Amino acid sequence: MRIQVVNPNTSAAMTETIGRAAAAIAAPGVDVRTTCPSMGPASIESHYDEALSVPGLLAEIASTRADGYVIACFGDPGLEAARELADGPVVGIAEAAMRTAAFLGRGFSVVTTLDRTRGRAWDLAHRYGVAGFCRGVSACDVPVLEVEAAVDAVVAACRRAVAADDSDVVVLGCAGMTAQRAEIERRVGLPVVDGVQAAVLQVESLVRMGLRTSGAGEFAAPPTKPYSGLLEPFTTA
Ligand code: 2AL
Repeated sequence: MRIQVVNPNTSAAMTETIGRAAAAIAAPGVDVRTTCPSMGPASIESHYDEALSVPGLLAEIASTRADGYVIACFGDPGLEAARELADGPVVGIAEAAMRTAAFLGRGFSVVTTLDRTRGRAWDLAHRYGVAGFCRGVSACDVPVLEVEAAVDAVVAACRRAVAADDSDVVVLGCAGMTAQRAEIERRVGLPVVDGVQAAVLQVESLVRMGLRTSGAGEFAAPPTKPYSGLLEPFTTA
């Protein structure tokens, strides 16, 4: 089985961190490949970043043959479009983390990077039908590309969040936090869910069960049409 993990930002260091976490959690024999697009934002922490990350992400997915795909950014950019495009199942890390957290307690707190990303996390909790489990979304106020080295700030934000939200599970709101999951869990003293791990194992289980995105309706391959200008290479054949 081959799983393609796409970090939709263009940071090579963050892609390496994500790749290590993804390979470490997958079952033996599962071939996990982690890449990032050659075009797009260095990190994704605004709606503008997110919108402009999607073409590069879709190009990565279109050019890679795999049994299943992970979108490794907590905004789950381009998730529905990727499902229309890919042959195998596609799972976003926010989706996988929030659904996993719902198994583990009465209510979870999401701890994200910058304050401005909180709204997107709430939107996704509603979209995935888990807003009833989401007790709060807070920020550690550290930019995406600095968060891996800022574990103390993330732990402090998690402690504040669980106290304020009265939650019993934490969801890490950035792929850049993946390497610190175990340490954060030990220091916070509650289950801490990392979406990279959750999404890799979710895709692995979907592939193992022989399940894929339904091609019957909304998620069928997109209709063929020309694309122009910079987007000409995205013309659907
Ligand atoms: C993220 C993430 O996971 N990757 C990225 O570039 N931005 N998430 C976030 N909350 O800022």
